[in-house]
Amino acid sequence: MTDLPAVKAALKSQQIETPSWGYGNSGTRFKVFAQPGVPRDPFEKLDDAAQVHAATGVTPTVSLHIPWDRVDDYTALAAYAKERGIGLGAINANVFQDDDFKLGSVTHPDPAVRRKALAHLMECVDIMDATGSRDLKLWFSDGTNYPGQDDVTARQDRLAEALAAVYERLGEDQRMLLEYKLFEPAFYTTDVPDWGTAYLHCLKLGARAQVVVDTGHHAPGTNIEFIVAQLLREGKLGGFDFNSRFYADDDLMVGAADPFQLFRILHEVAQNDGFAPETGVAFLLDQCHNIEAKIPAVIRSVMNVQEATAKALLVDLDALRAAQRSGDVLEANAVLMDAYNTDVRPLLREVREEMGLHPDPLAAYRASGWQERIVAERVGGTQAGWGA
Ligand code: PSV
Ligand code: MN
Repeated sequence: MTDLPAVKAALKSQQIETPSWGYGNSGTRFKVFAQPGVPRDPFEKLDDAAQVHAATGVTPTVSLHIPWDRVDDYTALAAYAKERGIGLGAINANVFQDDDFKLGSVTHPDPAVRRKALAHLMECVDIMDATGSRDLKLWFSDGTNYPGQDDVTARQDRLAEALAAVYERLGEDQRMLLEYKLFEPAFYTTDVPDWGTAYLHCLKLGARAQVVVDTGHHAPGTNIEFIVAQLLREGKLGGFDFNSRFYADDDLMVGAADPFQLFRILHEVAQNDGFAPETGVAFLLDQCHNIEAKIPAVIRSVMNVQEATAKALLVDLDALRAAQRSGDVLEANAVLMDAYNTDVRPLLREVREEMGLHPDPLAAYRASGWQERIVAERVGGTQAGWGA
């Protein structure tokens, strides 16, 4: 039997971090379609994130991306967030958009470029000190396009050296989250292409280096939930970058392309105690809203994670274990599918009402008048966007 009060308590305490870049304009390499009312600076991104938290009650922090969210005074930015009832979350480094990084950043063959990349990573830790952020999220676009272009082993050595220097610089309560991605922008070798490579580096570094699973970063058909179970078992799952994909790293709304996969992933989280705050698994969104309205898209994404979480928490683990022990394959599968096929929307409405929220976050946002206000007020200036 599932313990409904415990499920409700877990849903109430779940925290999902939204990405500052999800509020800005974004697109593909073909076109960025601008939308009216989009923030023009990091402060306005926080204003939007506060609206998402007001509507959902479970998104108290925002990830920043540096230099996209560079400001003169990060303490002031943190105070601004606090005044709006939210906080600053993970700091994402960006060593992929400077001309010098054409052949790599921390793995570049030229030591001067490597020094420049490392200096940026250190700057990100300085920012964490000012914002009080716990997590430094590292993703490297480093890799090669052609066989023979560089020595892949030497590149691993250079990567290890940079990671060790950053790890050394971290404070006691700070963590390094290392993200892997199969390919793109590098098309032949990528220096951190998979969870195994990320795991090996984190293992050498120590307990505060952990792996991030971005759900869009695998080969088609990869069993992501197996990776999640394995990392949890080893105490090395630092968190998720949630999004969904049909083909490659599509960065669509989480749960939109394959809600069943999201459920399977969160089932592994649930049965391995990954929702317990002390496990330290960070639930982050890493998405871009290219054609859909941005704030409602973030809200919808949060709701999708909540729905998959509720279903995962509803799995009757006693019944599942009993079926597994007796070798009843069909029954074990049925127990899982019963939870997946449960309509959890009434439960979530109840949970929200008990939290003092509107049962429908999207309706709450629509009723707030915020969208009309930002469209009217945010006129002039340069809109924020991916890469700017
Ligand atoms: C790379 O594709 C990535 O997933 C990393 O997390 C980056 O920081 C982010 O996307 C940029 O949107
Ligand atoms: Mn990511």
